[in-house]
Amino acid sequence: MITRRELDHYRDNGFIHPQPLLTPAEAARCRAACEESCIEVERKTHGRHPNARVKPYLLFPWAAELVRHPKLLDMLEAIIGPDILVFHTTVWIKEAGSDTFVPWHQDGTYFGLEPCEQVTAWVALTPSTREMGCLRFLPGSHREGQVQHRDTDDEKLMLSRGQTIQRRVDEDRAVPVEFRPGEVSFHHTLVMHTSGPNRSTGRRIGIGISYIPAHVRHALTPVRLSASLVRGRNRYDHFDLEPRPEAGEEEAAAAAHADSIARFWQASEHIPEMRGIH
Ligand SMILES: O=C(O)CCC(=O)C(=O)O
Repeated sequence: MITRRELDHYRDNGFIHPQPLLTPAEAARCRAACEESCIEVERKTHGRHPNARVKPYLLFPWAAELVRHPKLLDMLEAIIGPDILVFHTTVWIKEAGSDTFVPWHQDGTYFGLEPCEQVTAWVALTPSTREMGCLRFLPGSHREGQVQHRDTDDEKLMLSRGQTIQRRVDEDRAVPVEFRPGEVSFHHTLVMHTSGPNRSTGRRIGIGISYIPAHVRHALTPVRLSASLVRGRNRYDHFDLEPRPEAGEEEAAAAAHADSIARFWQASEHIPEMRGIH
């Protein structure tokens, strides 16, 4: 369980260090399922498959189970309370020796959520060391509020719009966070973070699951977004609720996934005004 000390650390620094979640055997099973669904399917269909690395919990039972993991939700409940929705999820794969990296950013920049209470749970399915390009956080930066980002078109950047924080970030203050497979960390929607290229000989995989308490709403565009209720009650009706994928119902799952990510991209494209917020 998350201790009082860790909650204080989250309040002051904007993140909680990795906690044990999956056993090594569970992490290995989850990794195999993730590689099969998010890498092999893309390879076999020559990229024609819808982007399975975004919101995979709408497509694949293994991911639907992971985002509802009771131990993960218990830890999260200590941070955001009992009514919990999954708002978004990204599978972050850095191949061995790849140059791609994640620039300094705040997760909430193009989500348009209010209040700023979204939390990202980052679940490691492989080791994530400094050499592999682990997460690095700027402690306390969530207290600065939303800072200005700019879009860039560097192909090595792993964010959808290459969005990166405009001002200089003090790299010396960054805290690298290394993971063993099966561990989970938590970070605040406004904490500044980055991760470097994978210089190792092994693939690095982590899943960033964005959770929100049910009272949070998407306030910046008229697009009605969808989300999945994973614990408690949806008293506020701020989102259309997404279905859980069932074995044998792949077509229905693919349709729900396509609908959800189309709305998500539509909304994020309509958020240029976020760039003006400081
Ligand atoms: O996996 C990474 O290296 C970056 C992940 C990230 O930026 C996030 O989950 O918010």
